[in-house]
Amino acid sequence: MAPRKNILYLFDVDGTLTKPRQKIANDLKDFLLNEVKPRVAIGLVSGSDYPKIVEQMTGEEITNEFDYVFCENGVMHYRQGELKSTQSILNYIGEQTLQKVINFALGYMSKLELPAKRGNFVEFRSSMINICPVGRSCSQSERDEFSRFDIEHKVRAKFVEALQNEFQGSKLTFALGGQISVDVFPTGWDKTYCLEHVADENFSEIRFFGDKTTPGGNDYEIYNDARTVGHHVTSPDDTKHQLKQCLNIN
Ligand code: M1P
Repeated sequence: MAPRKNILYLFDVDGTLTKPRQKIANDLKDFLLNEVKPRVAIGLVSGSDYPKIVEQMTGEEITNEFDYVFCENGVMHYRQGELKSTQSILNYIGEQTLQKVINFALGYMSKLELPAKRGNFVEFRSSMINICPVGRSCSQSERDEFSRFDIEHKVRAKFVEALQNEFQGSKLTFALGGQISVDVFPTGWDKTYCLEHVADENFSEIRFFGDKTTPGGNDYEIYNDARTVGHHVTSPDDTKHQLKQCLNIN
């Protein structure tokens, strides 16, 4: 095989390489590592934190096979399992603003009537807060049920609008997370953040593959960024299909 090109392919995780919050399928994993990686550099860029990505990639060994692992939109940057850089939303916005956001979110969610409510409604991460009306400790079937309810009733879209109105001028971005949650992070700490970490590598081309590419989705900014060639995908199978086309693999 010809030497690897100085090109980087970046992949969102949920909805792009896996079904939301599920593990990557073996055939796609093998395809990425045995067919794609020998041709171009590969990286993950997810809104999720490191433990969730490791779980979805089926372990740290496989996760470390990726040239880059960008968690929490790239604000948490890992290479070969080592944390290279990080940021703190707490330091950035301060305790007072953080509590205002959490208090408003909890108050808003307390008035929602949903098919189910479980626990872990606010997950505090290094560089973002993840807010989840059904609660992150819901089961897979409760997650799917909320997702269907959300598609019909636009629960999260209305929540995002209420947060945006309440915190106008706060320099915070409120974006739809994956299937059941809303990510809150300082404006600019979206997935384009990860591009700063690879700027010195002078890749001749960076392609990004993601499913949430419309406004309000957490792939929107990087998909539309001038530094990337954006690919909208509809499922892990579609990602594989588009990769075969890009790399001329039969
Ligand atoms: O797809 C990335 C998102 O994954 C999870 O979303 P959800 O639980 O809503 O499906 C969260 O980790 C979220 O922060 C992240 O952006």
